[in-house]
Formats: sequence, structure tokens, C-alpha cells
Amino acid sequence: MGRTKVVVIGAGPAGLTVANLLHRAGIDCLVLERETREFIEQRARAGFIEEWAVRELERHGLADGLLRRAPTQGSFEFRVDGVRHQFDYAELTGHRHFVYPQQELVKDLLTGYPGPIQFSVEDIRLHDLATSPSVTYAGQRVDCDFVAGCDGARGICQSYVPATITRHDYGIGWLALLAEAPPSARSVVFGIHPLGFAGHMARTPSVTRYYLQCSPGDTADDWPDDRVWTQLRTRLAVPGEPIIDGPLIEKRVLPMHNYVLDRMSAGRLHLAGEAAHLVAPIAAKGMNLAIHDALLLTRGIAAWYDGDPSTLDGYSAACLGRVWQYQEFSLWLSDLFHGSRDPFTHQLIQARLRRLLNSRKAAESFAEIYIGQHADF
Ligand code: RFL
Repeated sequence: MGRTKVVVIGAGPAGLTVANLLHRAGIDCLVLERETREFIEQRARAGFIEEWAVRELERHGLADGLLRRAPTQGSFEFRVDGVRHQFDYAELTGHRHFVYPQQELVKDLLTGYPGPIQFSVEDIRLHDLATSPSVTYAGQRVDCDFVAGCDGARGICQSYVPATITRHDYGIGWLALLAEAPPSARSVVFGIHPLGFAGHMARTPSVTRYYLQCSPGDTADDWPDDRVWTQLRTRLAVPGEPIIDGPLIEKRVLPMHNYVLDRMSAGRLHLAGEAAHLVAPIAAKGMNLAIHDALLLTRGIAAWYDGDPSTLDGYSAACLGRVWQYQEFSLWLSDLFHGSRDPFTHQLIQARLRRLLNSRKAAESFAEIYIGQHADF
């Protein structure tokens, strides 16, 4: 039996940010992760981090690798009917995205965290969450003041919070691809096409992420490499900008759906990141939200130890405000990306794009949420 102040469950972006921030605040914690260290250091997912999140990580000394190695991007391109429409959100907001593979951030956060962490931990159970929590696993028991439930969409912590879950299913799939090939364009590209959406996002100088809208029931076997590259070349086609192909090192179908719990806390258990809310990667928001939760949670726990429980009491509401903003934006963007198969909605999309591209006010409003706003932490 042992004791620590906070047990953090899950070593993804949410859990590792919480652990690092707690450690820097002088609050002991223990991190328990189901997978091996090698596995989580290789798990490729996100790549686009909003500038406010980077500045917050920087403020806590957690962004050295990111600032040294991540290029920034301040514009993207819509491609519709073979025409490129550039959208310069850095010019509108003064802020840019940092392009940094999620597994690199995870590696940096693991390296920066000098506290205890255990990998390959199975069968975690939580007890007495109302007043004096403890966590058991593999015949061990750890008592603590708080549990930070950061174990993602397939974790166990969510089941301990008696919350109502609201869900949305987009009714489509995205074939998520990673190609060992340099980016084919200088920025993110959103291809809006009657055959379905296609996306292009740089990850590193030699790896590029692509997405293809597909049926939600498709499997990777339905998408042989030839079909992938033909569809990407068709849906992203513009004169003079060829798609550079290469070996596909990831190919999997993501069902596009969202969910949000209406509360993120139960007694001394507080959820953060995808344990509490999932947003499909349409607007590249999930990891940004995980970092946002982690910042708010550690602020609340630090205030509690300083004798102020009210910050932690307001934790759920503070997180869910941004979560719902990003959910709404994701749905708005989904309508823009996925409606072109139908001729009527294709015309509506053209009208929406004209407004976005020709009205500075409409563009500013879009840009503000696309890059995300800084909050006070
Ligand atoms: P994670 O990253 O899933 O981490 C949870 C951790 O908990 C562990 N775990 C357990 N540990 C102990 N006991 C258990 N019972 C456990 N069950 C699970 C897991 O092994 C894991 O290590 O959740 P977290 O920290 O909330 O972070 C969320 C982000 O990973 C996610 O939102 C992003 O990847 C979403 N996302 C993107 N977000 C962005 O902000 N920008 C992007 O550009 C972006 N691109 C993406 C994405 C997600 C994608 N996929 C795969 C859905 C691109 C893709 C393709």
C-alpha cells in the first residue's frame, strides 16, 4: 500500500500534461498507463496544436522540443472544382498553428516528467471517490486525495462518473492515412468534391497525413493503395500541384462521431480529455481540448491545496464551455466538407464559401475559432 496526492490514469496528452504541471507545482502524483512506453511513444494521431496551447506549455517549461522543431502554419487552402482558395487566418488573428506529431509531444512530456510512472498496468479500479479515494491494480493499492481520469475514449474512469452522455454520429467515415512522402502543398488543404472530402496535412518533412471521406462501414481492405492515390489526386486536383505519393504507413477507417459528458467530476475523480469528450478530428481540436482540460484541472487542484476549493468546483463548467464551442465548430465544418455529394447542398456550400472568402467579418469570426482563443489559466 502506498500514498500519493494525485493518481493520474493514462499517459496521453491530457495525463502527461497534468502530471508535469502537478510536479512543477510541488504536488506528488503517480501516473498509471495501460500500454508500454514504446507503444505510446510511437502512437501517431494529432499534429496541429493551437498557439495558445503552445504558449501555455511554454510558460510551464514544457514546450522546448516543440518550439525548437515544430514549423508553424497560418493559412490553409480550400480546393473546390479545381480552384484553390487560400485562407490566411494568421493575418486575421495574429496566431498560427504549430505542426508537431502527437507522439513527439508525448515523448517530450515523458522526458520532462521526473515523477513515478508505471506502464503496462491492467485492471485498474477506483474506490471511495466521495471522500478518501484509492486506486487498486495488480494486487497493489494507492491512497490519494484525487484521481485524474485521463484514460481516453476507451478507458475505465468515465464509468465512475454518473453523467449523461450526449452523442452525435456524422454518418460518414474518414479513411485516415499516413504516407511516407513529403507534403504536396505548403499548407493544410481541404478538398471539397462531389466524390467526397479529402484532406492534406503535413506532419514532418517526410511524412504527410491524408484523409478521404468514405462509408462508415468501409475497412482498410476496401481501399487498396491504387484506389487511395487515384481518389486523392481526383479530389485534391488543381493545376500545377501534383500529389506526391509514397508508402502508406497507416491506413484505417475512423467512424466520425462525437460525445460529451454533462459532468466531468464525481467526488474526488476528475476526468480530462477524451475520457470526458470526443470530437472527431474534422477540425483538429481533440488534443487541444485535452491540454485545455489539463491546465484547468491542475490549476483547480493547486488552488484546493492552497485552501480554495471553488476553482475545482467550477472545473466541469470551465472545460465544457470550450468543448461545446469546438463541437459546434466541428459540425459547421463537417457540413462544409461533406455535403458536396448532393447538388443542392453543394450550392449551399459554394454560397457559404463565398461569404467566408469575401466578407472580412465572416472570415474573422471563422478564423477566431479555427485557431482557438487564449484563456486565463
Ligand atoms: P489519449 O491520447 O487517448 O490518451 C489516453 C491514455 O490512457 C491510456 N489508457 C489507460 N491507462 C490505464 N488504464 C486504462 N484502463 C486505460 N485505458 C486507456 C491509453 O493507452 C492512453 O495512453 O487521450 P487524451 O490524453 O485525452 O488525448 C486526446 C488526443 O489523443 C486526441 O484528442 C487527439 O489525438 C485528436 N486528434 C487531433 N487533435 C488535435 O488537437 N489536433 C489534431 O491535429 C488531431 N488530429 C486526432 C488527429 C485524432 C486522430 N485519431 C486517430 C482519432 C488525427 C487523428 C487521425
